[in-house]
Amino acid sequence: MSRLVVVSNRVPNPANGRTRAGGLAVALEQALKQRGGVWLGWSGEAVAEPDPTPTLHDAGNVSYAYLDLTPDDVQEYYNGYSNRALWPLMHTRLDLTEFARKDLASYLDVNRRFATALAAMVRDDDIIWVHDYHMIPLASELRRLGLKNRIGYFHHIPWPAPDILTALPRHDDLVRALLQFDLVGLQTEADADNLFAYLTREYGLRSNGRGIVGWDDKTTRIAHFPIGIETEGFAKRARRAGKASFVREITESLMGRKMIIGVDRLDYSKGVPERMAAFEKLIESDADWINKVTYLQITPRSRSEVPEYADIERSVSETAGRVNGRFGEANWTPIRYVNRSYGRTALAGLYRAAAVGLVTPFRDGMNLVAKEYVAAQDPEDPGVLVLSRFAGAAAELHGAILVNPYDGEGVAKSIGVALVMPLEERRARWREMWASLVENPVDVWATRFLSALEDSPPSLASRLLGFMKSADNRFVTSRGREALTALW
Ligand code: GDG
Repeated sequence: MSRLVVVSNRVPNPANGRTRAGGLAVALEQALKQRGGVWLGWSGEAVAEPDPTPTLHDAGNVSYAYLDLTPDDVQEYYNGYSNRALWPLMHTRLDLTEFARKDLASYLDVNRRFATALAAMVRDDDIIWVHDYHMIPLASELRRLGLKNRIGYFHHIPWPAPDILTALPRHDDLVRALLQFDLVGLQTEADADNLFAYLTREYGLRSNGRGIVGWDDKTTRIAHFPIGIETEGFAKRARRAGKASFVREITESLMGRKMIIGVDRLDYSKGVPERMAAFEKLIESDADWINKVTYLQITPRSRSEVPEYADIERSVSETAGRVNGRFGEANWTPIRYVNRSYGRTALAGLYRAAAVGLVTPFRDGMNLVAKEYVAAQDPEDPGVLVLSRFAGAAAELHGAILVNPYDGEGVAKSIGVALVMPLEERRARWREMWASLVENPVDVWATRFLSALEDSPPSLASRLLGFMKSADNRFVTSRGREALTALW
């Protein structure tokens, strides 16, 4: 088995233990331990003159490698291009997309420095797995340095429709860099379709029917690999958490009222103020719910240095304040809004205690909270998931009540339906969702991605396999198509 090299913007610190680590970090660490390898990323530190050689922390057969950035990099590569251009664009928020050439230059520069540091650590037969939009140019930088390794990329966030992507200046360079990976993984079939549609529209490239496109000398496979959670482990955690005094205290404080839960990083893509407004509509339109239901919204701050995130924080607090001021009573706070983060066990226990899981992003690559909420339920008396049709998870969780987050009245009605849903229907819906979570837990997701990467045609395969190109590089010949079909 080849060694595995993982690259992501941030790297967990093994010294911090497992208590707060999410399923993704645990699954990647498991894959790293099986194969041995390296996990490289930003240390989280900003210093005036970063050392180009990463700081290493060895844990058994895995090396964690940390690179520092400069304060300008943090501003331009991270807060700027990654989180003010790519993040809003990929979430179809052109109104919030701020493109600056200086930010793009820094984005490319950081990727180049990561590539240089990585090239010094990589062995010829290592496979490299790059995560998320901060690192799209990494493969092309590694190829420039002569690396022929298999390199895969997983895109955790949505891939937008071609019309949206083409609004990004230099979108063509970004996509051509993406095609330097051997495997590009997306969350859903719809995301993969968006990328194929872009390639066809902009370059006349078509897949060979098995998701492979060829460009110059290079082939890339594009496929969807919906990410999962540590299903059984999370369910066990939730069962245990029921006994924890923290969770008991909260459930006792509800005084018999039903609880609705929302858990989201504070991010405009998650639709938190609009969700609170939908809850307001529910209690406004049906007075029977007054003093009968409490909505707990857990929303740890994120990316606080990006101005749009300060705006969303203000908007969430104002909405919660308005609803509580309008409907609250001395003995009832309709919305309990907390800005802090809780341990995973506490979270699992709170999910289990909630009659409704409310997950209403405007766009979301997958949304793991939706999956965690389902996994945490008591199978005998499960709660109901109300889920945005625009979350990647909606393609798998057919037992959820799907809602359109742009339709506040519709969301309010669906919350009402969820709160009174009969036990038999709740159980049936839950069983269907549980089955899909058991089928695709996060470790299976990682294994599927890595075996697809290992099986992908070797770099520079397109020429060997008979891919031809027209003068403008624009199509794959039938000869190439046949050769690749035979290979797959
Ligand atoms: C990106 C994509 C995709 C939240 N609050 C606390 C806490 N969390 C944990 C949740 C969950 C994770 O954070 C959030 O994951 P999501 O999937 O919901 O959203 P993003 O952070 O936007 O993640 C997304 C994901 O990548 C994976 O590919 O699904 O679409 O946007 O696990 O539980 N964890 C703890 N305390 C909290 O207060 N411990």
